[in-house]
Amino acid sequence: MTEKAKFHSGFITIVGLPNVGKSSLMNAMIGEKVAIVSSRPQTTRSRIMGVITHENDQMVFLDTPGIHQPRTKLGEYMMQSVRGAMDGMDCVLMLADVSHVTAKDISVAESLPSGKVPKILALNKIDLVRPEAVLEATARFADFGFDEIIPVSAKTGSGLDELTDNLRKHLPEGPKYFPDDMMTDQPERILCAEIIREKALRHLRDEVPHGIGVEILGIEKVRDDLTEINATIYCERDAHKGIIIGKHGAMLQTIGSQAREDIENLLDTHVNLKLWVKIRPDWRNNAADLKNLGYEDR
Ligand SMILES: Nc1nc2c(ncn2[C@@H]2O[C@H](COP(=O)(O)OP(=O)(O)OP(=O)(O)O)[C@@H](O)[C@H]2O)c(=O)[nH]1
Ligand SMILES: [Mg+2]
Repeated sequence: MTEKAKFHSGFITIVGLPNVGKSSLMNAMIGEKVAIVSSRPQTTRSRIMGVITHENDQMVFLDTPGIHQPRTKLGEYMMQSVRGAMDGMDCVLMLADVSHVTAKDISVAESLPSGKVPKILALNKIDLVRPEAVLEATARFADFGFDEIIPVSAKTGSGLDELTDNLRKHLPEGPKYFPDDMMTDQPERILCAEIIREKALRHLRDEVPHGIGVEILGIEKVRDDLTEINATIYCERDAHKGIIIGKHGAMLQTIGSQAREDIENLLDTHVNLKLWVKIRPDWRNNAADLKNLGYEDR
């Protein structure tokens, strides 16, 4: 008779500078898109949980906003979310963009807690560089007490099996915290708002995207196969409102139809998405606005 294999589980906090690929990596690790991704820094604004359950282990990833010097109350909330996600973690997974390692990455590595939990560094975006660059980056991070340094690409999937094996090795014995089929703690309303924000980030340029917030006013099932969603896109200035709406409404149409497609896949039903654009000057510094848009401690 063989002894039943012990179950391992734990909370793995993903940290790193903005835009290094933290959300992309978490999505790739769990095989589902639970965190939005964009080419702009500071895409992720809150802690987002992504869970993957295997036969003998459960990995609970906490994706966090990119570490930066906050300039607004929203920024302060974002950095608070990073600290909160590090509280009680079982393992820290730092990410760096191997095609662009800077002194700021080194500062993040230096600031990680030493000795308490396993520390793993994933050098992401190896699809963009030659092998020598990976070796160089590995050497730059050699002195910060990482238990493992693993080259990966969230985009191609290269190195992810090795990363999974290493994380498993470092997880403590523990319970199954969440049901097998649970992938995230994000409520439907937030997932929908985030999808809309992702499309806005994708299509808007310059300073407009940073000042965008999305509020879902209602999600209503009007028929068995049709759900109506009303949402407001907030921006900070009159000029931004014009850009978001676009010529004859073209930009809002693009954002809306791409968001609708993703939301239909998520909810598995037809969706009628109605978008409004409103101006809320300086909402990123207004406590009540931040709360309305879901940026408060949960
Ligand atoms: N070539 C390449 N691009 C990648 C890879 N991983 C992520 N990206 C791209 O890098 C950009 C940033 O990805 P995100 O996952 O949003 O980065 P993040 O670290 O979560 O960023 P913040 O939420 O702003 O902190 C996006 O354009 C991704 O498509 C990778 O392995 N290879
Ligand atoms: Mg992110």
